[in-house]
Amino acid sequence: MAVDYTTHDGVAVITLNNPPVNGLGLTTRAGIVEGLERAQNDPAIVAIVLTGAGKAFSGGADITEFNTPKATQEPTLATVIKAVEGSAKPVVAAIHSVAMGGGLELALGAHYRIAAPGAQIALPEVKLGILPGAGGTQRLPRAIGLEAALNMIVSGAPVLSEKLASSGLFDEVVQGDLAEAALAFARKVGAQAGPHPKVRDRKIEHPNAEGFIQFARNSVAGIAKNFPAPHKCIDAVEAGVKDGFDKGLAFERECFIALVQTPESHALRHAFFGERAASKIPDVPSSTPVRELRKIAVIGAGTMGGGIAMNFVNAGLPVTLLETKQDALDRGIATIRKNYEGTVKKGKLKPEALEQRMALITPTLSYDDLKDADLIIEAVFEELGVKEQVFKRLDEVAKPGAILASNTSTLDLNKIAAFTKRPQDVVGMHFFSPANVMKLLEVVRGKDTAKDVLATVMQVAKKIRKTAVVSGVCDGFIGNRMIEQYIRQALFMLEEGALPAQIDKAIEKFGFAMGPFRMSDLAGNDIGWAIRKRRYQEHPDLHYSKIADRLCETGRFGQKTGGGWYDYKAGDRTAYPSKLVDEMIVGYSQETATPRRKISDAEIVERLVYALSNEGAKILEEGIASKASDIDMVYLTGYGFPLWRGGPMLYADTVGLYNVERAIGRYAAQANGDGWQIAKSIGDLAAQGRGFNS
Ligand code: 3H9
Repeated sequence: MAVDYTTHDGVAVITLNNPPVNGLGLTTRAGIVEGLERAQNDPAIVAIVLTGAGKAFSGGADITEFNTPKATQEPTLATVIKAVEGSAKPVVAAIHSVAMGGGLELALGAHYRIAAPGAQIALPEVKLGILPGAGGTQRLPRAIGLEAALNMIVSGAPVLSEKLASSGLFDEVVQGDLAEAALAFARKVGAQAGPHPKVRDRKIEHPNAEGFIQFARNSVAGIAKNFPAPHKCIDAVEAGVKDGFDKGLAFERECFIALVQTPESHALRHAFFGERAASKIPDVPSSTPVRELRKIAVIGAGTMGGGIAMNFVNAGLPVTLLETKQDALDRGIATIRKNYEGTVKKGKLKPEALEQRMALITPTLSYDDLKDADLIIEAVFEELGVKEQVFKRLDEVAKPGAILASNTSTLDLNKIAAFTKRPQDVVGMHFFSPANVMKLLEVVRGKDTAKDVLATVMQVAKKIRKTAVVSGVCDGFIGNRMIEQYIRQALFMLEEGALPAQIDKAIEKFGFAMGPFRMSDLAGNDIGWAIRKRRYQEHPDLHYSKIADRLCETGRFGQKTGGGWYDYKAGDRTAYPSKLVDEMIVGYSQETATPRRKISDAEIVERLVYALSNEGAKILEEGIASKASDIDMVYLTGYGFPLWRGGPMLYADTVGLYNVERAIGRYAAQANGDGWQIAKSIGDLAAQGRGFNS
């Protein structure tokens, strides 16, 4: 049963009981209407309490029903809310925890609302690329005022119930037992003569509504560039202010129907579910026991090690930070302090919290100090020999059951695990730089990694607020393996007629935070050079453009050397197109007898993005990633792929795999076409009319 119905001395209690978050799916909606009717027809009932079981009043409409017939099947949420509002007997919404989206809209349809402190109240629809579609844009401004409501609607951010205590949303915020208080409140209002108050009848008072709406429009201009929802939220609120409740409601409905179909909303919902799906590992059930992590250790106090340590400290976990030399250790600690000082300056951290965090870090030069650690993460130089020394030493000092993690971004985790006598305790934790900021964490599962080790790492990842995605062992894991193909195509296109600025501009217009050449200049072109040198030995048959090697031979490693694909001026990170480099590129085309042609921006985008999708498909075929949405999460959270396009796999699905297959076929027939080996699954899925995610 999605809804429970009980009676208590003249009060009917309708309890949403649809775990995990009482989503308002069809059966729940029908259950509410049924409960209301039962209460109307029972002469012994004087009032109704509407509440939720478990961890939420309601998390809103059931998002999984969107774009399915169930979403529009009666009773729709609008019908349910109408039935609540039209009830002759007063309805009291009792909110003990989360009331979000449709859940809050449902509560706004009640005649009265009471809440426990600490309840999270939100209209987060905008984060899913839609707007509140069951009266939220009309009733919330009438309940809490135009300004507060618009802020909540366009940000989607939750507000704690106690902060809304005097806002007009709640009749009471109850300190004690909410269920008891709700019954008492219901009996009190049940004894009063109707009609009972409706939020829809309230007026929106504001001295300058038009001005504030314009202000709101200007404030969302930045985020609204690629998302239609924020402006629509404002339009719908404005319609209610200007034309009244009923017209506003009709307009809101129209906008909801349009927005729920947009690719942007589809992408945002994909990311919502993708984030949650990433934490589920097919053969590691959620009941898998986890190891207790009370003490963390990080080896290496460089930029990466320091950033990693900060994540744990921020979550309140003590960290022992190990370096081999005192000056490196001092530098590492000083950098961490400087980072926190920056946060204090921005007003985002209290000075006393800075000291508390620093106090959680124990610097050391001795491996003996790691013997109590439950999780040890190495972030030392990316060279197998160096890792070997570290893991052999760890095997000697770490306590039994300690998790030994490597932050390697390319090396074979199975080889690293084999340096110890406990490969089951070894796992990869690949953080992205800056590690204290970037959301992505690739969790690398070795062939012997124990399931409880994986479950523990996934759990701690949540605690340190990372999006953790599991990757099998392969060169570059998910993210870097794919980016290599993307960069390979970018280099081929230089040879065939494009210049760095054109390629960067085209892909940045598509929505990437930074094009491949600006990115390489930032990261250091020598990193890719080292990888390519290794490739030339491992795969001498593999065709690479040597143009980037030429650049590196001149010492142009990027921003750090004052020049790379672009020129840089001291103290200025702006990338200025370089005449010298552009000439070098043209010269290289002549040398390799590659005719230069005009490459369209569309071709640039297709070749770069399909290089990602194609390698992603191979990663899925090999079981390195367990689902397409995991790959998308890697790209959305770690590589600046535009959120509104949902990641390289969803993007390919949106274009259609048939079209992707044909485009790759065309590129494979051009110059440098041997850079394409199409993944078998693309054709297979296309033939079945399917996508990576469907
Ligand atoms: C809406 O209401 C539209 C209306 O305006 C108009 C309609 C006409 N639907 O996050 P968690 C699942 S739009 C379906 O890990 P937490 C979630 O996928 C909706 N499923 O828990 C996960 O499943 P699984 C507006 C949902 O405790 C499980 O619940 N509402 C929904 O950390 C646990 O989720 C929102 O946007 C849903 N609405 O956080 C609220 N919500 O276990 C979105 C959750 O299989 N939800 N699930 O992976 C949230 O923000 C958080 O889930 C919440 C709980 C704060 C509720």
